[in-house]
Amino acid sequence: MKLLRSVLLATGLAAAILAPVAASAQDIKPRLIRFGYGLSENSNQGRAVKFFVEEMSKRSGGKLKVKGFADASLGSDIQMQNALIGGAQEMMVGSTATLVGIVKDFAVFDLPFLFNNEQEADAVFDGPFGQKLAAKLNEKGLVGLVYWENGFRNLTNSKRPVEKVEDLKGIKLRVMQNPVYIDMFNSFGANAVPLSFSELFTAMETGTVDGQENPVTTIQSSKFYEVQKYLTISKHVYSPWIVLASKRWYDGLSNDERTIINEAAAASRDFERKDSREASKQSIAYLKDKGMQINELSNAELGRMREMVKPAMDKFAAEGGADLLNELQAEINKVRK
Ligand code: TK8
Repeated sequence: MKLLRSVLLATGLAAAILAPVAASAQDIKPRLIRFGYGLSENSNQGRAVKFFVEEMSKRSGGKLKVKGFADASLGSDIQMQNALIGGAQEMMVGSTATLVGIVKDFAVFDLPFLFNNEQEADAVFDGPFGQKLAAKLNEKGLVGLVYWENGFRNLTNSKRPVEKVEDLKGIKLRVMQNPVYIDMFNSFGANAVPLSFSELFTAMETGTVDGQENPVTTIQSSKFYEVQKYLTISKHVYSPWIVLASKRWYDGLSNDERTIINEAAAASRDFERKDSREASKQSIAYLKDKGMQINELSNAELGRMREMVKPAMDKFAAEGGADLLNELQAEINKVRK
């Protein structure tokens, strides 16, 4: 038997043969898990949810059935967070920026121009700093499983090309429901309008707002090019998504079930980041083809924006965020070295 086992292991057959046995010996109940998200099925978010659905099914022998609900059909980010806390919904993925009403510390990630690239972001989110913040959700009734990439955010609007920050003057710009974003865009001279993502397309279509800011992948998958002419590559914030579970629900699961969820979530993170990064490389050409006029902000202009936004950074520090911001900057510096 020992020999047979090692032969099987060596040939890689072991996994295939032993996995179903293992699954049935584990403590797993048939469950339906509602997983809500804001973007379309046909987005990086939607593809990663689909991947997670399949992973969960594979790893549980088909018992843990996840159903994805796209397009905020279970509610906006904030509505879903509350449904998770109350136990009315099991899982979701959404922006960390909309969590600040629950755990204020997440606002540190909304400060502009922190990360230079995705690798710095991965190291910080997956490292002790990102994990410490996610753990703070526990006492609020949420479990933060993994961070996915939303991406570097860029500006779009329907009024004019934004080549210098003054071009933002008077533009009604939708931002996420988050004080740092409101302060940031007001400092740039825009009129920041906080709105949920689910209301955004209509708000642009009807002229309630003139513009918004999101990664190019979202501008593509949510078809913002249909209602926005100008795209400005500004990369002002690197924005993560976080996969959340209802703590009330999660605590009622068996250890085996929780292990499967944690491992499937980790696999989905790796899939999602790779997929999003590949997709974002195609987005600019796609958006150009759809008729968007695209420009990149110069380094000089980005430098000016950093200066203009300083009061908003100072306000964050003065309101109790100073230590947290220092800690985050120290973590980023470690990666940079
Ligand atoms: C989707 C949102 C979106 C975010 C936003 O539900 O609201 O602009 O970037 O990805 O979480």
